[in-house]
Amino acid sequence: MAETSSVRITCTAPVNIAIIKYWGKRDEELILPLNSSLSISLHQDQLKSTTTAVASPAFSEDKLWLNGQEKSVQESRLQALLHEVRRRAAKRPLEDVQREEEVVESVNSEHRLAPPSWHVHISSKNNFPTGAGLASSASGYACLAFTLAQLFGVRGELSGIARRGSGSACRSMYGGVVRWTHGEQADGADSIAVQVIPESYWPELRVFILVVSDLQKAVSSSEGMRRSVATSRLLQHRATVLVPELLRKAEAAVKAHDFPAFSQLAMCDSNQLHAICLDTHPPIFYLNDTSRQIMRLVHAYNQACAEIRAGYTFDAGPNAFVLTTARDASKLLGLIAHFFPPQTSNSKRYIRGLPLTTD
Ligand code: 2P0
Repeated sequence: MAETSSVRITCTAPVNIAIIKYWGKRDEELILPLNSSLSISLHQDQLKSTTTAVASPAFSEDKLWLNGQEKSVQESRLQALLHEVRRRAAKRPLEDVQREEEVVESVNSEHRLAPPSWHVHISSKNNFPTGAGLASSASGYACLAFTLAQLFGVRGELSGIARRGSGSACRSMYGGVVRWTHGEQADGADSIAVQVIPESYWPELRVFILVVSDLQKAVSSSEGMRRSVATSRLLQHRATVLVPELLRKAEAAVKAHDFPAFSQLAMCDSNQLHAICLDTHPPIFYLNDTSRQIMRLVHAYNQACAEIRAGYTFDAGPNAFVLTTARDASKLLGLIAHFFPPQTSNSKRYIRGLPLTTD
């Protein structure tokens, strides 16, 4: 078979930051959450993953390179994702199958879709440090799901494919403000992400990413969730009673461009997640002293302004996402730089600020 019969696709996907957090699964294998969650996707010219996938009848196996290093494709979530894409590709409508035959017969076809039986070589890169405690799995798996879907001609709802790689990845399938609905069905068909607000809706919103530690966390998110589901009664209350209300209020605040309400909800939800981590047995400590100093700085800033002009949210690690709007961005960044100076030669600690959108 000629080398030119291969099909190649390159796509990108953004990092997302959870405002109302996902914490706890109702199904480990299908990655179905106990509660719905809400996130904002960063602008794609900032933190993103880029994936190139090539399918060819000449390949004898699937292969994966992550930031230039070859990785095993046997990892169970990667296998689940690949299997799901190929399963859907095999069910493509007749007109797609005819196009697929065109690809095989005519390598110059405009409609270059790969048959699901072809093996793929995948190269995925992040434009940010992968080991820096930022959620690279979300953008990485979202990008992989989207790229493979384009390659094999899978249409329709794709976030359910990304979810098989990592729960939060389904939210990186969209820009703007995204809700991942927990769903009711046992097979996860209704546990999908939807865009609730487009990217362009709130251009004044800013987020600074403060990398407090680039060390690998002691308790992975998956393990932490498992432990919280098994031992925290607060988690059960949060999933069923508190999150539905938080979600409703957060979406209303975004729609109204109500930064004080949005920011307050983000801080409360973040603190609730870390309260659940403490309520977990044995307890999980994701925040450190620097995280808490950042929280204090944000509260002091708001107090000095006599209104909420900044907020924070923390995931399963000590790194902070500081929320604000264009009006306060440079003043707040100046304060952050003053109290948390950039990385020095004898310290691993550094702080990075990025606007959510460009002006
Ligand atoms: C979130 N986190 O909503 C929450 C907030 C961390 C804290 O989603 O097991 O890597 O792959 O589904 O998606 C991190 O968990 O976990 C996460 P899996 P994931 O963003």
